[in-house]
Amino acid sequence: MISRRDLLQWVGVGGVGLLAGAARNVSAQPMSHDMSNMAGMEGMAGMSMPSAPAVPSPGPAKAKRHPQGYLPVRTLNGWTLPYKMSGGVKEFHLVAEEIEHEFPPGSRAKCWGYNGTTPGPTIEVVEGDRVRIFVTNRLGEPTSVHWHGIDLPSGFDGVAGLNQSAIGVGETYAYEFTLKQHGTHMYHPHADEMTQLAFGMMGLFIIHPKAGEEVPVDRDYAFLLHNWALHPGTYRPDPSVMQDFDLWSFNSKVFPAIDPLVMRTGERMRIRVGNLSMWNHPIHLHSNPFWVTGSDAGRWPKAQWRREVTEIVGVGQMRDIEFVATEPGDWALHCHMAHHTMGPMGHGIPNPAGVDQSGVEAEIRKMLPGYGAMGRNGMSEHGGHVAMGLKGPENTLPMMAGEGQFGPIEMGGMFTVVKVRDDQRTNDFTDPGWYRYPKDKIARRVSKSPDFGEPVRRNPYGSPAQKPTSAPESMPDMPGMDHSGHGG
Ligand SMILES: [Cu+2]
Repeated sequence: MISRRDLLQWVGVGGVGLLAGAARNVSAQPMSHDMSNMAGMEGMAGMSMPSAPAVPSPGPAKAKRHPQGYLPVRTLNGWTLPYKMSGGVKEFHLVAEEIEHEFPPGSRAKCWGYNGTTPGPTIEVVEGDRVRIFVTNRLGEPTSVHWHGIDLPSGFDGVAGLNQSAIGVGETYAYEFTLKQHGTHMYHPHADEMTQLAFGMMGLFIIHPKAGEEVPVDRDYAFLLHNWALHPGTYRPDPSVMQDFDLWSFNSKVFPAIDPLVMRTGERMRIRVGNLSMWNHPIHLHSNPFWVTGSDAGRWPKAQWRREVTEIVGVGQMRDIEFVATEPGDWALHCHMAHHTMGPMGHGIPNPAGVDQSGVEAEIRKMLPGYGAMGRNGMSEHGGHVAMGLKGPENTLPMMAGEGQFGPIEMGGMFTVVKVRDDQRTNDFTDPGWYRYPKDKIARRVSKSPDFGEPVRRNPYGSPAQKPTSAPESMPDMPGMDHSGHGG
């Protein structure tokens, strides 16, 4: 299966990678953290962690590479499709089928995908490879596969009716082409697209450059952005929805079920993001600014790399971002459309902000037992309701979810965490738990009084006559405090 040529190629590229890795060997502070007791960290902010005795650095171990020399992509919450060699051709087999999918526990759906999952498995190859891809249709309607962004003969482009007959129910078609480029690509149906995409049929198609990469990366993650109209209480995504979606996902998972991206301080991480949803998504990474380094067009020449902290990944586009982590910690990675980091919610409700609903709540409860009015002082109390075990409709996630070490994270969709650790070992992708903050490097409370300090404020009540006389309801009761000067 592996030729001598492949092995030689591997030695060549691997050697370059190793040297470059050694040159960039970071001054990691070896700290042995026992993460086994991370539960129950609540309220420990600001406490100093006992410093562990120094242990030898795990060192610049070599990242595991494919015999052809490339560093394999990690498909977030996903997997890579195995292939077999047949007369010098890499043979893959995709099966389009209905699947049972879980977004996180508490929300399942009948989705459509490939080989048992949505997204389907990642196809990962090298520029110059010849591939033969069998596609078996186990759906109840015809399908086809379009290899999005890939330079190939028109007859393999996969638009049903235009380039080929649709793959009928139960049939298998073969696509065969040689890869003339490298880059981050996708595959998806081009038959009844509206339905088949809405049900989750998509996958990543990564082509590594044959000549290796001038600037090597140490970790290479990839995911696809998607949206789902899984209405409260239902089990089938609704393909007719165009804008108001219920779930927003990275690789068909929603927070908190999206895996963290882990790395060691000083490493270079690439994150490949593709978008087959119905919206453009400004993907924002906390921590260091990143470079946008590539797309379907491969890794761009260095002169084209851009420094950004948010990159819009438009519908049908791919973007590669890369950064070198200089600060250990837990860093958010999310879509910056505020509703895209939320779970299902009603959009047609009257605006409750600033409205005293106490009388209304009692009246509605008579008709709708368990009803809880909220939103007078913001939506944050929703997180508390969830923590208290307040149940919503069946098979429906709360609008916001996720517990961090300091309390509710109040997110729900396109959100995950990049975990940078000084002692994360090469090839180790396991979740290291929450970051243990040094005492002097974390925001701390200095007062519990809203009258603290003498901040400059520009007439927040419009005019002195409009100054409210009562404090907002949710202001915590603090003995000896005068709330009269503050309110919403
Ligand atoms: Cu978004």
